[in-house]
Amino acid sequence: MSRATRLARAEPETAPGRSVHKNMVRVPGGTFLMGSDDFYPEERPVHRVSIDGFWMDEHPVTNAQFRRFVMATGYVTVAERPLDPVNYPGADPSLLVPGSLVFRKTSGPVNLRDFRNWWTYTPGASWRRPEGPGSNLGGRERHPVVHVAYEDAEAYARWAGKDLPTESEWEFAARGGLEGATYAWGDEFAPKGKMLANTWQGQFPWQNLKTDRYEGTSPVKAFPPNGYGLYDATGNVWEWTSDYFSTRHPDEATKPCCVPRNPRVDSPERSYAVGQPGAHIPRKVIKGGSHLCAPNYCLRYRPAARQGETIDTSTSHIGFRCITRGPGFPQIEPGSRLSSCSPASSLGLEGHDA
Ligand SMILES: [Ca+2]
Ligand SMILES: [Ca+2]
Ligand SMILES: [Cu+2]
Repeated sequence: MSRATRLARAEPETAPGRSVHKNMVRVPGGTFLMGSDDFYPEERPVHRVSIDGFWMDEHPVTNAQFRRFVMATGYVTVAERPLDPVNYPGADPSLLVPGSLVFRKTSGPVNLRDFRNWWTYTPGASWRRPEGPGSNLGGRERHPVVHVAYEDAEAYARWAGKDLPTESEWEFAARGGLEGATYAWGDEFAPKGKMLANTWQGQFPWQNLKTDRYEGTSPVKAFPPNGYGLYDATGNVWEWTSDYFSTRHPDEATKPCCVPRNPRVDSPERSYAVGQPGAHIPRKVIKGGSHLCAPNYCLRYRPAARQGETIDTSTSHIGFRCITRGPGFPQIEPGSRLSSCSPASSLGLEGHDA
């Protein structure tokens, strides 16, 4: 496609007032350093990845937005459906009822190796009733929706005419244009004492000091955006991505020409948590940490942070946001010069022009 054609195509999309990009920000393409060598093994090694530009929801999908989807479609989330015992061999039958994992603060220090100390499978918990029966969304319309499993996020995205981001798209966006920074805003956690994300301060899981003012989820946009105008990328809620998990990143490309471009992990084979409960259920990558991430337990309120989550899992700290690829950004056709080893792709030059 010629440059002129690209620009002609791009113009209507970037014209003001296009509702398709309402509440979305434009994330330019480029080449970046993905991962981190300084924290957990699953974030290693740092390696270069090239990404085409896209639009991204400026904040995680809220309860109000998710409600509009459910009202329009009658959609029933995974947490609200009956469970098939075939998928949960050996499970306590009394727990095979619709429900979700709810965090419960403990009264004192507990063994941090056993997450059952603070996660409780709660019958009746769902996005509408985040703490289970008797709870509701009052006052939380602008909080991120939680208790959504992977297919719920995917169903919402399809309805909205959007997609879920791949892990590398998500991480590129969360970094906000900063190269290799620890946090979405730089290398210092709380510059001049200012809290820049909803995390956990104090001793997890029993002492929540709320230096950032929020015990659980927070309304979206309560903290400043990153360099691309994205709110709550790190902290608040973990966010589903479309990639299957693997326990480490690929190595840095040995030749600069072969930096992966828009990589996807679409095979579940390496994602299973062998030897652990739920080992037969594939895992997708969740990104960015949540309001439960604390220095003494889980330093994952960072763009590089990642975890594998079984696709049927829903909890009170996992949500998602969507992206839109396509018109407005040059998409590289398979077999075209730029899709393989060209100098332009290695420098990340395309994607900046739209
Ligand atoms: Ca907090
Ligand atoms: Ca987040
Ligand atoms: Cu965490």
